[in-house]
Amino acid sequence: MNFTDKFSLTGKVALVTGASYGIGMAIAKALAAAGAKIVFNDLQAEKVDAAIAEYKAAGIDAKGYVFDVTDEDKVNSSIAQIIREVGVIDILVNNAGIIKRIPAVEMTAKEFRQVIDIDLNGPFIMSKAVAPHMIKKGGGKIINICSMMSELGRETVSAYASAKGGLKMLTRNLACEWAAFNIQVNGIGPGYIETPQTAPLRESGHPFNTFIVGRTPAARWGTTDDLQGPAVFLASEASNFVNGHILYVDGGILAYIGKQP
Ligand code: NAP
Ligand code: GCO
Repeated sequence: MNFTDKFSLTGKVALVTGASYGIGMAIAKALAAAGAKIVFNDLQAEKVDAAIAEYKAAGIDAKGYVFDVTDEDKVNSSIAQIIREVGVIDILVNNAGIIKRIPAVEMTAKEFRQVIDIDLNGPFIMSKAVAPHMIKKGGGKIINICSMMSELGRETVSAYASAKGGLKMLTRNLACEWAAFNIQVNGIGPGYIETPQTAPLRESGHPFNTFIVGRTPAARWGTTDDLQGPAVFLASEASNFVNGHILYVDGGILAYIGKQP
């Protein structure tokens, strides 16, 4: 057996939530390149259909499903359908997520709850639906997409930071509960990545753009490609003794106190 076989996902079924574009699609493409069969979901049929075509153009026969990760009944019925149509899920990437950038004093409780529901309850609902099948099969991999805001705060993202901080601890807790069943639960904490979600921060002349490049030792925004290798590592048997770890892919942000003015 070659050493690199440890990173092979041949014969595995990977479900990536919210993967009709952005980080989710990039991770799905990487898992496919490593041999996995790709399943993904999104909220809107049009986006699922468009993504299926994009995956196909990349030589990937991805199966797409329309469901909301916060809708437990729909999640359970969709997982059952995926098992019937594709197979038991070996790798779950909880990627689907939203952000609302609103000052805390202006944010309604309903807005706060919506972010928590999608970014924290969603991964719990998805993991709870998939884990029993992984246990029966003898193991699996769960990767939760965390954030810099799993560790740091900043103005206007109180709900998002609360959700992503909670997702870090959910990752650690599920890792403890399910390690005995050979399920490794870990997280990826992307830095600031060029996707539609951060597009408002990257508008030309936006002060945040200059700020975050200065705050990143690698002196650039991350790209979704930067997340592909770490995702394959955590999805493969190369990480079988990695449990409850958040792998930060941030160009050094969390290691950096900041440049002296
Ligand atoms: P994005 O461009 O906004 O894409 C988010 C995806 O999640 C979309 O496909 C969206 O579908 C889907 N989604 C949202 N709510 C959903 C729900 N309730 N059920 C199912 N799907 C849902 O985000 P991104 O930048 O690719 O980020 C992906 C993940 O990485 C998120 O968890 C985000 O918090 C995290 N992250 C992003 C960055 C960054 O800098 N971009 C950094 C750290 C962490 P629709 O388009 O139909 O709404
Ligand atoms: C923001 C950004 C960040 C990124 C990411 C950083 O408004 O601060 O959207 O939250 O999305 O989570 O890791």
